[in-house]
Amino acid sequence: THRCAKALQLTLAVIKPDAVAHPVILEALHQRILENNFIIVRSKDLVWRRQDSEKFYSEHAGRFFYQRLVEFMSSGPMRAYVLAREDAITHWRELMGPTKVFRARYTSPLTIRAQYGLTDTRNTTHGSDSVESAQREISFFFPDFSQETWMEREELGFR
Ligand code: RTP
Ligand code: MG
Repeated sequence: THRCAKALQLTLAVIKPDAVAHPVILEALHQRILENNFIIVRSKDLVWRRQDSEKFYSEHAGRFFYQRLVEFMSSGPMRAYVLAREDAITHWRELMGPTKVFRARYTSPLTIRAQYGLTDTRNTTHGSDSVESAQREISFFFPDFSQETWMEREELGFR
């Protein structure tokens, strides 16, 4: 069992096609997850159809970057993780850094997007931004994974 002073929280992290395309970057990002004391609860490699991409990013429909975002995210393999630790959502987003890579490079050069991001769209990683979106996004990527059951078992120390 994982002993933890604060309650564990789950988040969804995705390594986007630009980073998965480069094995060295993919491996560096995997190491970054482990170094930062996340528990890898689930992980899988997958490729989206265009309709998966459209659905996942439907909140951005109509934005100027929507078409290229949808196209990019269905352009090749991704790796998705369910990650757990205390404050997992905030910690993963802090590691990723700002969405826009040139802002990231200027304000937080040690973040993932600063180091590996190519453009504001091809920005290497995704992370859920709230408890509600984490729940929704984990179900989207891992429909067979019961978050409730996992959290209950974790609390009871079954793992
Ligand atoms: P995410 O949802 O991926 O965690 O990123 P975020 O909250 O930091 O950024 P958001 O504004 O929700 O945008 C979602 C994704 O759309 C792409 N994007 N491209 N100007 C652009 O070309 C642009 N702006 C956003 C990025 O891939 C971003 O992660
Ligand atoms: Mg977002």
